[in-house]
Parts: sequence; structure tokens; C-alpha cells
Amino acid sequence: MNLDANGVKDEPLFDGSILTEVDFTLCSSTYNPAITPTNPGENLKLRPLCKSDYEKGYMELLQQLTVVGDVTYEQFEDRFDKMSSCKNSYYIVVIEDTLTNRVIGSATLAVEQKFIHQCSSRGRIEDVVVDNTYRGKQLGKLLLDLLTLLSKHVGCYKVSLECKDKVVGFYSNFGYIKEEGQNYMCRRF
Ligand code: 16G
Repeated sequence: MNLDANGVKDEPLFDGSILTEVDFTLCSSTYNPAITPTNPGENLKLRPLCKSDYEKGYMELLQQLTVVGDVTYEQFEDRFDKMSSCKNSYYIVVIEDTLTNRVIGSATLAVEQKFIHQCSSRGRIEDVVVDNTYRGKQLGKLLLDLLTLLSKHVGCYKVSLECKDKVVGFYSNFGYIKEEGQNYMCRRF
């Protein structure tokens, strides 16, 4: 349990020290101006999702990605606690504007434990979203580079993502490819 800036009890989804273990110099992207996870830009802070982010616009941010629905704080907290209790599985990272105290970017690395590949695990990058008004600040790139390196750091033998045609080019910048002979299939309910 942490205290936020107002001394209110808060809780991160995972121990953020793992983000500092990632060697960001290994990423092949170039940043101009130079930004890093520990220094993502003026008045910006990159960190694990916290319970208080419900009040900082996290759900509204996700609405810029897809349908979210009317999620109450109780529902949010219940889901948060379930994710948090699955150790080493959910890494939801957010970027907060510390001037407005709003969450303006987020991405998830979900890690699935496997028996295959010598009891390895695989990663999935999910729910990548940067607020419309913060585009062009390299924040999507920063989130993608960080979570891709994190997936390797936690021992994933592969990491994948699903995306629309228009952003295939963006994700290919990070080494993601449409593998020949592999198909993404989906059934919606
Ligand atoms: C995109 C997202 C995926 C998200 C989905 C929601 C990335 C890389 N991909 O495919 O994570 O869950 O959109 O769309 O962020 P849906 O509501 O149509 O499933």
C-alpha cells in the first residue's frame, strides 16, 4: 500500500521496480527529443496502474480505444484485485500528466504461463491507448518499447498483439510481424 500525493491510500497493480530492471538502451527505436520510461516528458510520469487511476480518467482513456461500459469503482476495484492476485501476469502501465493528474496513456502486457517451450510463458500486448490530445509525443512508442522489452525480461518466448490494418505499420516498427501461415481468428459474443 502506498500513499498518493494527497496522502490517500493507494495501491499499484504490480511492483514498479521491475520497470527499472528493464534495460531500455536495448530498444532499437530512436527518440527525438530523447525520452525514457523514467523521463517520459515534461510533467509526465510513467508507472504501474494504481487504484486511484479510476479517479484520474483511466476508464475515460480506455473509451478512446473501444467500448468500456459503465464500470463502477467497486467493479473496477474487484477486477483490479483479481489481476493483482495473479502474480507476474498483469502489467498495466500508465502515463500520468502530473499537472492535471489525468492518465493520458496506457498499455498492458498480459503474461500467460505455459507448459510448452519448457514451461515458458507468452506475452500479449493489449489495450494500447494514448489520449488524442497527447499524440506526437512518442508516448505510444515508449509504451510499446517498454512492454516489449519487459516481456523478454520476464521470460516470454514470444509476445504478440492484435491490431487494425491502419496501425500494422506502426507495430512493425517494434519487430512485430504477420507470420506467414499463422492466422488470427476470433469469435465474438
Ligand atoms: C485493439 C487492441 C486490443 C484491444 C482491442 C479492443 C492493441 C495492440 N490492440 O485490437 O488490445 O483489446 O483493440 O477492440 O492495443 P474490441 O473492443 O473490438 O475487442
